[in-house]
Amino acid sequence: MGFEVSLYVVGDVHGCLDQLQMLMEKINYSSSDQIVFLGDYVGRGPNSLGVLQYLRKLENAVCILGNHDLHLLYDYYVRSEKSRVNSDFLPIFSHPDVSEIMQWVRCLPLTHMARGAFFVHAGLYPGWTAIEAQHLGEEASSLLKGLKFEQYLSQMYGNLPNRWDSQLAGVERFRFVLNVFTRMRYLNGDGLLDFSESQAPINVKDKVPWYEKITNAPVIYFGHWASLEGQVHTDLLHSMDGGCVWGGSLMAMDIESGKRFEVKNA
Ligand SMILES: [Mn+2]
Repeated sequence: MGFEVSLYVVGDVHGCLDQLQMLMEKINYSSSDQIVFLGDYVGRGPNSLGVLQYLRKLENAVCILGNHDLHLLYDYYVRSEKSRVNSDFLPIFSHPDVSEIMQWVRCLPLTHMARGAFFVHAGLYPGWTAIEAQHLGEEASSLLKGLKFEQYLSQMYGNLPNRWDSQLAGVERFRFVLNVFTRMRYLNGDGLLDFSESQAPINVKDKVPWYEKITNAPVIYFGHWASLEGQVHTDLLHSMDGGCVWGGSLMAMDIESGKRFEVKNA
């Protein structure tokens, strides 16, 4: 047993290029290793452009889409009021390579599977197998890459539908899949997606974290939920968002050994 090649997973970077570079040095990443990033490369932190440029050049890296990366796509391709564009994105939009950079972001996957594990920004919907989820992610990705991508992006925002139905179609199906993979934290008492809360579960009474409803899944690595402080680790579940941009840390894990690495944002 054992893999010759190390596979690392890294949580939410949010423009923290310095911590990203320090983390890569800390894990001693080499071109024979592999690495999966769990999304949210941009927004909030000091250097969104630098993070995207760094990741585009990195060998053997899989970069999954997060909700802030979708905000970036929306602001570039759809938003008509330029005054409302997130100012963190302006250095990207004025860079000479902007169209290549944005094309790269648009083609990133929503989910990834490797070595029997499932990687996603926010979570896996209870009731979906990892294989089903992977197919739904590929379906939504193909719309983001397709000819009508601006039409889909323009209608991606919203909290409904909040219950899965395999008969969902078109933009409703697209929105639900995107919401699960990039925004989900809680389900309410009726099992519906509930986006009204981002605090840690200890402070929340009437909702259940999505991962407590998972019954039959592979090991899941996820980011997005900074208030978990990267502290949820079980045999089957690893929260990797250490809240770097909020003064926490950027976290990585070697998935074979389970060894964790972090760089504090002091
Ligand atoms: Mn996020």
